[in-house]
Amino acid sequence: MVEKINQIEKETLDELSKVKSLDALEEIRVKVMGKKGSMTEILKSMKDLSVEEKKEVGKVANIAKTKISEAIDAKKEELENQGGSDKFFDYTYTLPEKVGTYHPITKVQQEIEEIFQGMGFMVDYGNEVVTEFENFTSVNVPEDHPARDMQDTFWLDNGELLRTQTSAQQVNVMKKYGAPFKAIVPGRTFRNEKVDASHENTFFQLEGMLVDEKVSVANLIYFMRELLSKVLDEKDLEVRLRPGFFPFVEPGFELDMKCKLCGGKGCRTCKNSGWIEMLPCGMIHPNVLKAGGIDTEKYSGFAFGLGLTRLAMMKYGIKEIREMNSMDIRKLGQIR
Ligand code: FA5
Repeated sequence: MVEKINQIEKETLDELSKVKSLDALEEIRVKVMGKKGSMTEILKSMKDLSVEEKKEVGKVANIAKTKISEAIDAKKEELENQGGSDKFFDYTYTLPEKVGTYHPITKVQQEIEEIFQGMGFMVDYGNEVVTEFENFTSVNVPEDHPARDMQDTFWLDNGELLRTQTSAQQVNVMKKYGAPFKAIVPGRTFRNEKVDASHENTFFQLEGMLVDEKVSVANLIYFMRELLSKVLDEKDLEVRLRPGFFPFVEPGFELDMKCKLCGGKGCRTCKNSGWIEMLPCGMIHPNVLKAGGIDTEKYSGFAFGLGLTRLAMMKYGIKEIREMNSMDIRKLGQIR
């Protein structure tokens, strides 16, 4: 019997040293010390022993019981201090009540990417930090143009700048793909500007370019209308084309659309004009095509620079451009 007790003690202490959870610890306690536990059974069977034997076995049994109890208590404390590995897993996982959604600008950007990819355009993102050459010189912006001014541009200490327009990627794209090509460049742009209902100093643009043989203004207008009516889901979208000057296009245009926020009546967002400037565009200036290594005798092309932030505002009826950058998910989450 003594031998049996020593064996139970040894095995139990061994098992206890390996235990990793409070549940497993309790199992061992019940198995050994519980009502029907191995040690309890041994002690019960002592009633059949002689007085002498009871004395001897009782001593060994008491020592073993104490050792096991102490080992169980010590292990319990250790596991509880660790948080108990069972406790660690004892969480009820539930799905969040509110499901996240894409930011309205991201949604519009993805939608336009799909529309243009469907028409065979490449999607290129370019960099947000660019050189003065990329942002201005390569796209025919004269040295003394006011856009290069400190007031409009966020210059970096190393002479580079935060791109003020996605047009900064025009020449890179021409060099990358070579003529003929079709590409769009969506991305963030930055301007050191006074903020109001429709102007922010960080906003999104989407540049588009198509270079091929015999490209005309008619092609340009077709793509612009196609883009706006698909994104805004309106067949008879009212647009107007005005002459516009941009050094990198000739001729250049401003394509305005009827303000969807006020239905053309005039509001703060459209500065009471009823129209919102949405899509400056034009035929790519030969100087820019040449900078991109394109044969201007053979190829011509159009380019446009869509105000993505403003388009998202029109699509989702957002009156204040600041709401787009506010990170207020209560407001942004309501936009469907
Ligand atoms: C440009 O940036 C030209 N690069 C666009 C272009 C590309 C013309 C290719 C011709 C050919 P503009 O400065 O007008 O143009 O800006 C283009 C659009 O960006 C505007 O119509 C407007 O929708 C949006 N935008 C300009 N400034 C801001 C601003 N501060 N906040 C929000 N959107 C702006």
